[in-house]
Amino acid sequence: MSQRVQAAIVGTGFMGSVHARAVTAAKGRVRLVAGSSPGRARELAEAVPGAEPAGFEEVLASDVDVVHICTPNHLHHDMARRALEAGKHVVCEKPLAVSVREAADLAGLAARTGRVATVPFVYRFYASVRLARSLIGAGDRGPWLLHGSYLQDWLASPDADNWRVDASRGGGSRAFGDIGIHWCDLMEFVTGQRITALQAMLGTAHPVRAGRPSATEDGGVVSFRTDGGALGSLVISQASAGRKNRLWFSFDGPDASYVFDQENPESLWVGGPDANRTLARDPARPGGRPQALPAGHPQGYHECFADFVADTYAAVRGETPDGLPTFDAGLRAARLTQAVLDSAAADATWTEIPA
Ligand code: NAI
Ligand code: SOE
Repeated sequence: MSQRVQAAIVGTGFMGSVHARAVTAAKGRVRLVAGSSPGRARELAEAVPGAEPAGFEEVLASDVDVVHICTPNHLHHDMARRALEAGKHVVCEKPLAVSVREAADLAGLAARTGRVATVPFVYRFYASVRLARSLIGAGDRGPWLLHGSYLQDWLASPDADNWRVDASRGGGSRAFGDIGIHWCDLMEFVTGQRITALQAMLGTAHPVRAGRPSATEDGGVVSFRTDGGALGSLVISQASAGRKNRLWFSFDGPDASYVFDQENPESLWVGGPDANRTLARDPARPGGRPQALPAGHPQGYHECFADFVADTYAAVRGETPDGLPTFDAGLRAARLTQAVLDSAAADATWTEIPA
């Protein structure tokens, strides 16, 4: 492998651009860009110094080290499988696949090939999230009540449309499969507790969307239990007016409670029995990276992506960065998504999650 990790980006929408920028920030090099058409590939390649447009087959045949898959969900399984079979390390966007069977297939293949295979659960990379994780890990009695929400409004209008709305491209669960899995991944990452059973109710704000009957949920309510004995509750919505990308959690214990808000990610609220504190991000504290800017110079979504890609590339070089979300995390998310769908279809029946 050459000094700088050589990457290809597949998919040129929102995530294609974010990944391209993150590769450069992580000191990798975007060599190839593949899109749904040569024109789309050229458009992004022209915006990334040194990148060339290509087709997916050329990406597979090339000598790039890592393939970043940033396409709609239903394409992930086939593309990630082919990239692993071609000997590439793979970053595959979430959800890793649209079924447990496909996600398990990819996790198994990644393990057999020994390639680095990661999924961008990037909210893990906020310094304030890492701080909450280390404080909970070092605390006396852990949280017993885990609650929060992930609310958006980009699908609030009945006219708003996207490939995610279509189950054949986005998957059978839309709001949970798109954003609920971020919250669950973050909860399990921060608390170290895993969901063992859940019950879910799913619903739509609009029975008809963009002229078609809505086949995927706009939101839902999930109750859960964990292997650490905690109780939990999560509300998700993509039709909550005014909420842009509000991933919020409160993990409450008798000694301390921890609150994080993705729209204000520089601080972590820590409630205590005698006093409450708001901890500003500080690179000297756990979770701060050597290259991070000093507190007061806000860390954002792009920086989380850059740190995620930097850690993925460190793994490609043989290092073992802490907290890297691998295809196993993608498989876990697929299992949770299937449990949510099964529970909701059975009138919110308690549904167990396989370990
Ligand atoms: P998008 O719709 O903006 O972009 C998808 C791109 O894929 C489009 O440019 C489309 O032309 C291209 N495409 C479609 N078929 C293709 C093919 N056969 N070959 C190459 N390119 C093809 O969607 P967005 O928001 O970028 O989402 C992409 C993926 O990233 C999804 O799986 C989504 O769930 C995930 N995502 C993850 C985020 C995160 O925080 N980790 C944030 C946003 C999206
Ligand atoms: C749209 O809901 C979206 O872009 C998701 O696909 C991402 O995963 C989330 O991080 C932000 O919102």
